[in-house]
Order: sequence, then structure tokens, then C-alpha cells
Amino acid sequence: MTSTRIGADIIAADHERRGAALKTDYQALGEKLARSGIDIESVTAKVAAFFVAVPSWGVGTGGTRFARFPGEGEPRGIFDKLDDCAVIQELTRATPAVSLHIPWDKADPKLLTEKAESLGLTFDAMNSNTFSDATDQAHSYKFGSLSHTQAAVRAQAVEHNLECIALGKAIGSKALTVWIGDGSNFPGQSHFTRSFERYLAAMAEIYKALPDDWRLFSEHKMYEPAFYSTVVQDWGTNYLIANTLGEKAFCLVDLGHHAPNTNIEMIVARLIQFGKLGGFHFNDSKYGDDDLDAGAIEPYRLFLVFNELVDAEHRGVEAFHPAHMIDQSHNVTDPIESLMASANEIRRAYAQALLVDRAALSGFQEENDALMASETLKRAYRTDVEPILAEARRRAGGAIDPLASYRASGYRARMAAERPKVQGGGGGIV
Ligand code: LRH
Ligand code: MN
Ligand code: MN
Repeated sequence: MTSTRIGADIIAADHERRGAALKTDYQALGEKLARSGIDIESVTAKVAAFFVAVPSWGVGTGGTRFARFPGEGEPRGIFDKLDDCAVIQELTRATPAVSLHIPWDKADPKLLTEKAESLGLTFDAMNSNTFSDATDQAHSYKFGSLSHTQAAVRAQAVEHNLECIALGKAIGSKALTVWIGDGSNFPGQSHFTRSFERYLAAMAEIYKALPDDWRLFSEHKMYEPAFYSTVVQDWGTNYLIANTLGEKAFCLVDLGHHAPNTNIEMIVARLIQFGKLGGFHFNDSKYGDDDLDAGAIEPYRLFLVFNELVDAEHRGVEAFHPAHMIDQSHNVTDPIESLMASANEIRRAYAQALLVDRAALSGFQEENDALMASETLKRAYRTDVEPILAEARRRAGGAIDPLASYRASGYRARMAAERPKVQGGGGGIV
């Protein structure tokens, strides 16, 4: 039996208060879309079936490398974090899965499964952490992990990833995401070729231990914590990794891990074309790996990424099922509010991309009509799809207005009374 954190009365009040206006707006949008030959019901059904996983580390207040200001009622550990993740799902109905980070979330798999089941949640990709030292480990990752010059350090990092797979198997996960911070701060500090050879050999050992129905995601990032060179720095290197390892290996695209102005949607298209797009870490950025809320800075870019995903769906690309996950850090907002807003923005980009007239776009491309091609995308992007998003939530038992309902529920104040302030917690500067 699934228990709920947000009372049925809160959802009922939300539907009561906002239901009539939504009905009118939904109908009006349906009529508008029908004039362009689009059936609103088919769009709503697709949106309702679209889910994005929340990061366990995202529900705690993050911080920067300068300071961390703890929030009220922060989760004290993974079980509190799962409660907060359940709130996001109850209100948005868009986030039924949680992505764990080990060792931050290390716990008895039986207890994790029981807790998740009681909340109606499942587990998405496991994330390993060899970018910081755990208290009980023998060797430090100060100078790298999977690409370290010393075999003993690499072996320890491989072992940690195998442990993540074992825990993931026990809780029903089907993927492992590996991001390493390995790299160098000074020219000459490390040998580019040798360090990448060592990384590939270590990843091959992890790949060997992967169950048949699992996928291995390698995640690239241009820089940070290494500031001169990074071993897995871009999608080209990432593609080489996935291609070298084998058919269960894919590239993970974190939207904040590229140089400013990089054409990320084009990277997505390339990875789709060559069958190596594993999934996403959604977030937004202005300067670097800012981990801001999805769609907060560049909503058009988010739409353009989804345009590529919907295009692939439309073309019937084989075995196309990228993992959708959020990876954000919240410093000045309530993490639950940010994650709800992000899940909705991600669904919004998907809904807008579903409205693109693909036949018209393809015609304009063939005729080299640049202006009309751009207008075709803009027309879809400019459509206010909020009634579709709200209706999908309402039908699934979520809130028409998740943010207002969350505030009305008093959940954070309740947690502040139950949970003392914590200083630590995963999701700092990464
Ligand atoms: C690295 C990263 C990676 C980590 C997470 C905490 O910047 O994006 O995905 O696992 O942050
Ligand atoms: Mn990430
Ligand atoms: Mn990151």
C-alpha cells in the first residue's frame, strides 16, 4: 500500500479551486491545435507517459565551493531523501524514479526497496563516486581514480563500481552512470594517451561485470575539478569510450557539461545517429556546470534538445529509449520546489516538440527555406502547453498547480520541526 506525504485534501482542494479554469483552457487549446490537425488527446497521453528521474542528491541544499547554507527541514539521509522525492512525484506525477549516488546513499538494499515501494517509487541509474574520498577507503582519489597512475587506486575504483552494480541489482536498477573527475591542473602533469588507456582498461573491467539487461553510461564534462585537462572531457571522447566498450555502453549528456555556446542539440543528434545516446542529466547553465533548474536560463535550447528526441521517435529509430534524469544543485530555492518546476519544464519542452509540424519542417529543409523552417519550430515553441501539462497531472492524481499545492501543504515546515539542520550531505559543488 502506497503512503502519501501530501494529504488527499490538498489535492482535492487544488482540483476544486483550479479544475473549472483548466477545463476551459484545455478545451480552448484543443480547438486551437485541432485547426492545425493536432489531436490534443494524443499529445496529453504522450506527456502523461513521459517521466524523468530525480537525483537523490538534489533534494538536499547544495552549496558552492565557498559555502553551504543549510535549508530548513533538510533530509538527514537517504530515507528522508526518498520521502522528499515522493512529494515531487505525488504533486507532479512526472518523477516516479530516483537516481542514487553511492556511497552518499549507501544503505541496506532490503530497506531501500521497502521504503521505495511504500512510497510508490522505483530506482533509475546508480551513480558511482570516485571523485571524492570516502572515510573508510584505503587509497585517495586526489590524483585520479579509474585513470590513476597506480594500479591499486584503479582497482579500488573498479571495485567501488562493482559494488554499485551489486547494490543496484538488489534494488531493481538497470544502469550505472560513471562520471570521474580525473584530469590534470598543469600542462605536463599527466600523459593524455596513457591516462586514457588506463581509463579504458578500468572501464572494460566494470563493463564485464554488467548484467546483460543493464546499460553503462559514461558522462563527459569539459572541466572541473580538473582545470587544465580532463580525461573524459567531451562527447567525442565519450563516443570513443562507448564504442570501444561494447553494445551495452552509451554516452550520457549532462546539459551543463559543455563550453558555453556549444550546440548541444547537435551532439544529441549525432549520438542518436550512431546509436550511442544513453540519456541525460537535465539542468541549465549560464557559464559552466552551474546545475541550475532545467529551462531556467535557456528554455529554447531545452526545446531544441527535445526536438531531436521527438524527431528520432518520429523516424522510428530502433532501440531508442534514452534515460531522462535531472542533475541539479539548489542553493537559493527549496529543492523540492526547484525539482518540481524542472520536471514540469522538461515535460513542457517535450510537449512543445510534439507540436512541431515535421512534414512541413522537412519540406522547408528540402527547399532551403531557412526562415520558414525556423518559424515552424518557433510556432511550436510559442504554444502555451500548460493546460496539457496540468491536465496530465490532474488525470494522474497530481496537482494542477504543484507549487501552490506544495506551499499550501506545509510540508517543509513539518519537516523543519522533525529534522534538525545538517551541515553535510551529497551534492555540494558537483
Ligand atoms: C558531475 C556531475 C555527475 C555527478 C553529479 C553529482 O559534475 O554532473 O553527474 O555524479 O554531478
Ligand atoms: Mn551530471
Ligand atoms: Mn555536473
